[in-house]
Amino acid sequence: MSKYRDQILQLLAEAQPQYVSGQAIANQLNISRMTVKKVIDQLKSEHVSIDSVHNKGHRLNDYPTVWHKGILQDLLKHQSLIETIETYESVTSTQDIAKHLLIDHSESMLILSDEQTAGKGRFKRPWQSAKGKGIWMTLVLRPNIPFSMLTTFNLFISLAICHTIQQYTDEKVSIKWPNDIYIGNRKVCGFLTEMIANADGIEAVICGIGINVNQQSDDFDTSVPLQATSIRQHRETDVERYIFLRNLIIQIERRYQQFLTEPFSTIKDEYIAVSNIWNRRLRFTEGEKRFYGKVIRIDNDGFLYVLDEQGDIHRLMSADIELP
Ligand code: BTX
Repeated sequence: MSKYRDQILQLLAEAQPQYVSGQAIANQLNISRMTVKKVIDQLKSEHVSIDSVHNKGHRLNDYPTVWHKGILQDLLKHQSLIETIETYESVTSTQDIAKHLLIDHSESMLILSDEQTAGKGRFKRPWQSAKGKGIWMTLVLRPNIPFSMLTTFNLFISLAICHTIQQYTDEKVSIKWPNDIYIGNRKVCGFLTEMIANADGIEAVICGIGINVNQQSDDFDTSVPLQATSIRQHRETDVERYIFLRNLIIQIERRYQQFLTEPFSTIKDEYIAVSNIWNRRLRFTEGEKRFYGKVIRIDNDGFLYVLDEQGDIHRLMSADIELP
């Protein structure tokens, strides 16, 4: 695999929809035209749709169906949330890769894979991650904040995900506190946040996000509950994953900045407006405890207050909630 492929793809993506000549690419990268041609032929053999025309040069026609770091580097060049991008065809879990990369990297990172063979949900539950059908990603962020602030991180991030998905369907997209996004009554996304800390504070926040994007209903295997859905099932056409990802990162960057500088109270009304847990009887599981109840409020630290059917109030930081 040529070390120039990411750079060449980045130049093609930057020039899109124009052509860029082999000579111009060669000059920019200080390599021969022959090397450029070899890399482009290799990319074409991997089904990257590149048009090559004599006297005009090369043009990237469409976004590929697999992730390419070079194209993402171009698409995400205006943001400052992520310093390093790593893409993979298949991994066990992007969370595992992130933790491994953390050993030698101290910057913020985006890790993306076309497929996960052992994707993980909360409490080590399996997360099904069909090849090329979704966004299976981990963000490694480096906030300089006290531990106590992290309780509201998920609330800001969930608004970013919810609003991005809402751009792709007319059906109502909502947040199920604390970690899920729904379209109608079906789960389209789950995310989880882990943390690495030392005595001085937080070293890294490792946020894994799984979004079902282009699955048809038979793309989910039987281990996934029937209430799983994808964005594709709520619109007419497939979603272009590259553009979706760019939109998502723009939203996350904005909400992350807000998280760092403003209290949850500033977005609380907005959050409540897109939550699907109000005014209904819900089943809660918190560790070994199980009860039915209704949500009565969310406080400024993101804790949920639930009135159970025995009249007791529970203050929850995290729980599994079922929507009967
Ligand atoms: P969770 O524990 O809330 O959800 C896991 C549960 O969701 C599973 O037990 C199963 O019932 C159901 N499920 C599994 N796969 C899917 C799916 N594709 N769509 C809908 N429901 C499903 C939520 O955990 C957090 C998931 C995070 C996934 C991301 S993907 C990138 C990163 N890498 C990784 O290994 N995990 C995160």
